[in-house]
Amino acid sequence: MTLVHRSCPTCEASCGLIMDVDPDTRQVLSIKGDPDDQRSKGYVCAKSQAFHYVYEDPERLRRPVKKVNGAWQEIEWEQALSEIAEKLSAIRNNHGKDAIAMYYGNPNGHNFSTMVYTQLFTQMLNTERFFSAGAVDQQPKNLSCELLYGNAWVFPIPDIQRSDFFVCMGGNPLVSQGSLMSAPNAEQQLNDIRERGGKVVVIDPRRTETANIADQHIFIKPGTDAYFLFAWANILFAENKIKLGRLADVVDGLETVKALAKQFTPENTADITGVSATQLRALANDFASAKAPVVYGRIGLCTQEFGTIASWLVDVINLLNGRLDEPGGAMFPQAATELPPPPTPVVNELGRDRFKTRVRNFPEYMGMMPASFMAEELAYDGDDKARALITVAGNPVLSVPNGEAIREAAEKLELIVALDFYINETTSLADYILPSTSQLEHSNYDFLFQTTAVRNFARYSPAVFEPEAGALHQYEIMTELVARINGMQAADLHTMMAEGLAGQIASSPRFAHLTAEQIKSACDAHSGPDKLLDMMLRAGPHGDQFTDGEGLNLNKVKAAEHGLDLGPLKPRLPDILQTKDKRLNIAPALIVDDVSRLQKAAATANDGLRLIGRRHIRDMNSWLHNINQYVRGKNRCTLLVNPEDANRLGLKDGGNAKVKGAGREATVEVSVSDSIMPGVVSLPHGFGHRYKDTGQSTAREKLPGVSCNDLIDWTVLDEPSGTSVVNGAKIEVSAA
Ligand SMILES: Nc1nc2c(c(=O)[nH]1)N[C@H]1C(S)=C(S)[C@@H](COP(=O)(O)OP(=O)(O)OC[C@H]3O[C@@H](n4cnc5c(=O)[nH]c(N)nc54)[C@H](O)[C@@H]3O)O[C@H]1N2
Ligand SMILES: Nc1nc2c(c(=O)[nH]1)N[C@H]1C(S)=C(S)[C@@H](COP(=O)(O)OP(=O)(O)OC[C@H]3O[C@@H](n4cnc5c(=O)[nH]c(N)nc54)[C@H](O)[C@@H]3O)O[C@H]1N2
Ligand code: SF4
Ligand SMILES: [Mo]
Repeated sequence: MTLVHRSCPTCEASCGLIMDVDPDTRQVLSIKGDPDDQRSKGYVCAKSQAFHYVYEDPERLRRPVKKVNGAWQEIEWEQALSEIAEKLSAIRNNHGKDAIAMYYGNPNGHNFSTMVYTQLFTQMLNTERFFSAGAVDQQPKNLSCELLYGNAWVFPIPDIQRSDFFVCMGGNPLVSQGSLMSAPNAEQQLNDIRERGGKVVVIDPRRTETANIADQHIFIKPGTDAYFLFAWANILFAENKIKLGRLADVVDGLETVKALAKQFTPENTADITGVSATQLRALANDFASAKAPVVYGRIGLCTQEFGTIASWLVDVINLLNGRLDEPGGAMFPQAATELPPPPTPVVNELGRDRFKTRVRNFPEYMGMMPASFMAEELAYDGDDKARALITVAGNPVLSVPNGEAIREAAEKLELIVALDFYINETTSLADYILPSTSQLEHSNYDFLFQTTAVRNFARYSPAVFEPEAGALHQYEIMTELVARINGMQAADLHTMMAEGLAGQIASSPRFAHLTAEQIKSACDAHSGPDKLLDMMLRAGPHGDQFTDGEGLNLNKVKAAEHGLDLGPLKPRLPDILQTKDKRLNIAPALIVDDVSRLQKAAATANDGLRLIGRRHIRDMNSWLHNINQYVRGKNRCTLLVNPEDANRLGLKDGGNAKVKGAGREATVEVSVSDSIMPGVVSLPHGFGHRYKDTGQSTAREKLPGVSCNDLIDWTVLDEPSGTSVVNGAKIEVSAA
């Protein structure tokens, strides 16, 4: 028996685990929370076992498979990689780069080496037909941060450990365990606020698990947060309560925001939002008089019709209250791997509208087309149509609106290659599936979540087992494909990656005394992604600066088996601004222009029933449903309906309802509850395991459910960011 300390790779919280394993028999004997983990202190949720169950799942793919006459055959890596490279090259050479479409899924964000090699992979493909789970997730926040701070990946995170008034909008951290707010044991963290004498307020169309432990819950009609937040800003301006504090010197655009907010009063928005003027005024006042308040918005605010405006307004409200970049407010984490300043300051040019979708002429954002348009872009039959699709750890057929049509369109493509270890509703259509090592077989570093954590930290996770003979890591699969398509050797690309990073570090004035070669060879003790990580850590804000003296290097981070605490979040503005003029313009034109769309929509904000989603502690989007332990028990893919609506529509608890939207319909079990507000129904996503060709028999048989994404109007988007509107979609419900 061997004890291994590592973090859980399944959600953002990244809790510390102690695993008891037998490396000889490759068996996991137990997984427990690590009481000494400096972040999670022993806490784990039911999904802490997930990566073990996935590892043992007999239906997880271990070797590449190829579809031959409709049946899957295991083949050797060499055959798989060379055949795929040859076919992709032919398509690209004959039809251009955009003939190969790509979809990039969520689990990639939980894997350090995949993340650092993604750039290599996407640059090689360089396709305009690039789709990702980000466009059903955080892209409105990316856009508002890019416009405000000049960097789409710099997020203000609620400093809940020092806050005394936490307003949670469109997030349910008790279940999701926090997102863009990595904080293990969200329940404890929120209870701590209350124990310190503070207050937790939840604003959500459903009285969620988080609302149940909060001091106050306010129902809000889906998709109307932008009106609500504008009216909040209106109060601050009208009552002269603006406090910009030390940011006053760098902020522009205050008058524009004031003029915009003027049109939205607590009174004229009350019917739209369902929140009375009295309630909003009381909240605005309580917030303004608290010592360390913060407002936080997450996926419910992003994946709605006015996601960019709502996400932007969250930061605006914090800023107007003097809470942006202040302890206990919304602060910017600093990653231990943050690269040193470049030779000339980075100036951001907004990465948007550099090309358009083929069918609707819709602007790209972040080099990507809206995920909701994936089906019609794949089905498009013009000269430069898509001919191949590569999916990387994703399941768009269930995760993206119009998923059923993605299947229909994908069936007509010449080639589909999936980098995944399950035959899911999307990868079942592939010609080849290339499974990477499982999470137990590769090391990891919590790379993305250092930038979303409520306290700075560094954490390395060793591989628990050696990979099975011949197995490849995801980054190796990506590199092999890039190499073969370009007639190169994978080893040369790995060297290029290391040299490129060393060169980037050496170009920083901070390392003017070192050459790229010196930097690279200083990290020679490590290889592959570990070498890159060592370079970043050593060059980073806590690094030893390649001196072998004080400060971090990879070995020190590896030795800290309970994780390293790097202290509370620190004020970082204006230093981190990457806007052209190094100023913080709170009234970016793109957002200001979108306000007229918001005004127009006011008249129809309340018509008809609206659909929202919900998450359950034992789900992780669509991909843990083949695990018996996570799907047994009663059906949880039910339609939550308020008793008022149930009466009106003749629906009974436990009975069935017919749900119609986007030209499709489905029958679902009804769950009548006053936890959902009248006029709103809720259906979780990630279900709809109804296609017979998947290799996930437990999901198919035990909890197939229905896919809400088949029923969501995929033509409606948050226009500035191109993000899907999966919350607040119009829906028809009747008795079945
Ligand atoms: N209606 C509605 N739709 C939503 C949402 C919603 O709230 N409502 N939420 C959206 C959000 S936030 C997200 S992030 C997306 C998720 O959307 P996706 O990322 O498309 O979907 P997942 O279900 O996460 O699928 C992940 C896939 O990755 C594979 N996988 C997992 N780990 C690994 C690994 O280590 N290696 C390899 N090779 N494969 C791996 C799994 O087998 C699975 O097939 O869904 C979005 N869709
Ligand atoms: N157990 C579990 N944990 C997960 C996941 C999972 O699938 N299962 N997925 C992970 C991923 S990929 C992500 S991105 C995060 C997401 O993390 P969260 O954002 O915390 O996710 P949700 O639980 O979907 O919370 C969204 C909330 O928004 C509310 N809402 C919907 N529409 C509106 C609206 O218009 N206005 C307001 N104010 N609220 C609204 C919903 O009722 C819901 O309570 O969770 C992560 N953690
Ligand atoms: S909360 Fe997230 S990171 Fe923690 S044990 Fe559960 S799934 Fe793993
Ligand atoms: Mo997500």
